[in-house]
Amino acid sequence: MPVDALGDYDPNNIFARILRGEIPCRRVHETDHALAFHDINPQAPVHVLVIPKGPYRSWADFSDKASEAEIAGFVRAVGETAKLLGLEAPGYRLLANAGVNAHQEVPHLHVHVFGGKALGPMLA
Ligand code: D5M
Repeated sequence: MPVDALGDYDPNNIFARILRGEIPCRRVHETDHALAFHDINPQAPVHVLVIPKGPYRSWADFSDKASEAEIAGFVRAVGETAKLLGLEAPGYRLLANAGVNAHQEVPHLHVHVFGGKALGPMLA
């Protein structure tokens, strides 16, 4: 079910539980500010999620509350993840769903990294 990106951060959302080590993940990359792991329901040959370690629901929430170091660290981790996955040369796609209209399912900010095949034109 899609979630509202507004309201209080839910500390028991699935990505918060992954960050606390309560649920396993297939980790790709980890830094002080971010964690990258394989999506449990891949939509492409490579489908990885990158999340900030702080409690942010959405880009707006992140922009309002995160420190410059957290923002820089998260953005840097996205690029590092693509590189670690070997996607830099063949190319890849980033996608971030926010709120009900975008069908965001997990209320913890995340960026999807898709690759491993020609992805075709972007969908609306
Ligand atoms: O996408 C949320 C994504 O999170 C969706 O592609 C499935 C993925 N997901 C859900 N639970 C897990 C676990 N436990 N491990 C890895 N990936 C998971 P959204 O942008 O919110 O629609």
